[in-house]
Amino acid sequence: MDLNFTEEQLAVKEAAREFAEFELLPGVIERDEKEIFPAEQVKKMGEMGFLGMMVSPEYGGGGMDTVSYVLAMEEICKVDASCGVVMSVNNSLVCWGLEKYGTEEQKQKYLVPLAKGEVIGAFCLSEPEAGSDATHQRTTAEDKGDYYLLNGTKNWITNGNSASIYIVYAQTDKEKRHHGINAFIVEKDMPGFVIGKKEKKLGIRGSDTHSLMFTDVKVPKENRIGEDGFGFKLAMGVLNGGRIGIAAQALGIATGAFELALKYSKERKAFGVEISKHQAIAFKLSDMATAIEASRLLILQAANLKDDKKDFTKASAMAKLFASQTAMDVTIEAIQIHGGYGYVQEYHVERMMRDAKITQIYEGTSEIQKIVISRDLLK
Ligand code: COS
Repeated sequence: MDLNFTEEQLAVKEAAREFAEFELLPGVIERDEKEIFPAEQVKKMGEMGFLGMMVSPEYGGGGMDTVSYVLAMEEICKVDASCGVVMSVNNSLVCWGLEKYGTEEQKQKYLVPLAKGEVIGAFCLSEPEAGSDATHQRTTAEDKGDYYLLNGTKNWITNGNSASIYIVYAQTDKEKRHHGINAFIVEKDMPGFVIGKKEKKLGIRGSDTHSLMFTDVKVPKENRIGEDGFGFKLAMGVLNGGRIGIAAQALGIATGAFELALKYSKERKAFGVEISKHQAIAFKLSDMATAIEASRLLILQAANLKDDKKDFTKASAMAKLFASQTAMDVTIEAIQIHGGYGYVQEYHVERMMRDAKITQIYEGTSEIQKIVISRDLLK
């Protein structure tokens, strides 16, 4: 694995860093407090090419590699993890699957505007009774000849109201279990599709998370992605890639909190010296930096395997498992280093801790990552 970044990769990282500092930092506390979706910022991210980074230029994307994508994700999430999840879902769960498995018509009609960031997409797999147990889809898609009739409810959908294009998973043939699941491209204005309530969340409060209801929604047959019954394979495939993005989000949150804690520890004095001179604080900083570095290496390994078109299933699960735990550990310690200041809004680290928690839950909980890793080890 080459750990030397190319000039292009470094330029992407720098562009994302600058964007985060100048466009995301102002207002990040207010967006979190008032649960404001960062519409303006997401629009700019689209214009800068951050929403379709890995899509080929032929379809309106940036044609970049996964390494560039994780470098950008880290920088964005250092400052605003809510913007990061919008970016992650659009890039990995929506665009990547459409480009890899969509028809030419689907790509022209849906992928191009998604990759350009003119619209954003949502990935709709989870249901009230199917989160980790994703094969148990209750949403149904009845084959009616030239269309499918979609009925059911989806839960905890990122970009739930802000998206225009939804990739919805549904059971077409129950007898075939997960081999009967299909994935469909659903447009927001299709009759029978209703956006449900917005969730009030612990963290990533700038992103909009909704339940979705489908009642006799007629989805044209040409909106099915892949062969009949391909849906579950598609979901697992895009989630393997998505987990690299979420791991990079966790890394960004951890790095952001660490940098704030490091700076604070060199400024704040207690018992006559900067607190970084106390071993109790210096050792915390060592542990935080070591875990961050280990996360970064796992993430780059997974990204490199994906770019080299090798199997990255275990690597992405390991990266997400480790980086999300690191994000929790580091943000908690960052608050501890800040003392009372860490517990209040202005110092950012309390938000980062709240944002970190979701990285252990979505796109497969930490327990699901352990299933994926152990199955790979034992196969
Ligand atoms: N990558 C590719 N394929 C995978 C996979 C992975 N990571 N995990 C499972 N599969 C495939 C299996 O190979 C199997 O396919 P075949 O029957 O064609 O061989 C199929 O998926 C079903 O797998 P399995 O029989 O192991 O089903 P289980 O119900 O025991 O386990 C898990 C499936 C738990 C791995 C799956 O439901 C899962 O990943 N759940 C988490 C879903 C998730 O991340 N939700 C978050 C939504 S986005 S916020």
